[in-house]
Amino acid sequence: MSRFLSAAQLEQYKEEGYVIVEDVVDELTRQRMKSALAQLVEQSRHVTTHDEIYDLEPGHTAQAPRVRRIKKPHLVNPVFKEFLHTERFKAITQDLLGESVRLHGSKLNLKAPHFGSPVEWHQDWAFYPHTNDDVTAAGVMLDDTTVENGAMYVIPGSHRGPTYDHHDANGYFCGAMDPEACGLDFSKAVPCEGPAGSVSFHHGRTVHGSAQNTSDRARGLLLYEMIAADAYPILARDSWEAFTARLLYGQECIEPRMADVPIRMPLPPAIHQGSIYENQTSGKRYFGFVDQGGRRSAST
Ligand SMILES: O=C(O)CCC(=O)C(=O)O
Repeated sequence: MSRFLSAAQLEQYKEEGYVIVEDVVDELTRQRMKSALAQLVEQSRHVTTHDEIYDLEPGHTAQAPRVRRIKKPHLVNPVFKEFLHTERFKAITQDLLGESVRLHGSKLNLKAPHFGSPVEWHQDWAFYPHTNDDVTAAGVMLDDTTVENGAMYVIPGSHRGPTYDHHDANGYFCGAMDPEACGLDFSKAVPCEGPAGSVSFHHGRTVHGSAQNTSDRARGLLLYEMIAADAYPILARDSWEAFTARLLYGQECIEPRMADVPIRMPLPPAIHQGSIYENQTSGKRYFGFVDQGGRRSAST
């Protein structure tokens, strides 16, 4: 029985691989998140290179700090961890993944006005295949989010298709699909827009990506990657203690549920290690930077 989502919302997630839910974050929590973020960006003035917390935009300086990602925000400020246990968010996540859920990771992607690195088309599943694909990513919209300020796009129904090749021309994983070779029709892409406080949920196999922010409004997208507790990683990355410490809701499970899911290994590993922005530098581009006249500097 559903805890929060309507039958139509559940159906949309099942058929199209995403759903957008408004009013998930209360205003006080959103303001706390925004001020935690502002503080972190302020502190980034002292940072000159990517580190455990910051992924920096090219051109970041102490005078003009440009952060493109806060890594693992749930470990950086308590507000980002507490939110995972708010009633509405938990209910929606359990509607999609079942009673027992593990946090895979979190990240807060920023797109500053007229800036913000694009994220090339990809499937999260290509980065972390599991024994079953009850895998979702929740995107908390910290700001009103529209196409103009860099909304994330999804390709509806793509979660029911193959796992696409995310390797570069030299055969190394690059976390980006080749937009020409994959054969997908990107004109079918739908932007995940919504008022601040909305949350998009996209299936782990749903193809998605996002362009640069061409507006004068910032865009903050707080992403939580979550996985049914009975889905085991094909590539284990941490100790049993660290793995079980990530259980968010419900019970631990040592009997993996196996499903007939398409898997490609993210191996050999990316040449450009680090975040997705680094990984993708060896792949082909679809979303390029747009100059002031609105022309793309790179495209398919
Ligand atoms: O920030 C975005 O718009 C998309 C982010 C994304 O897909 C990712 O970080 O994996």
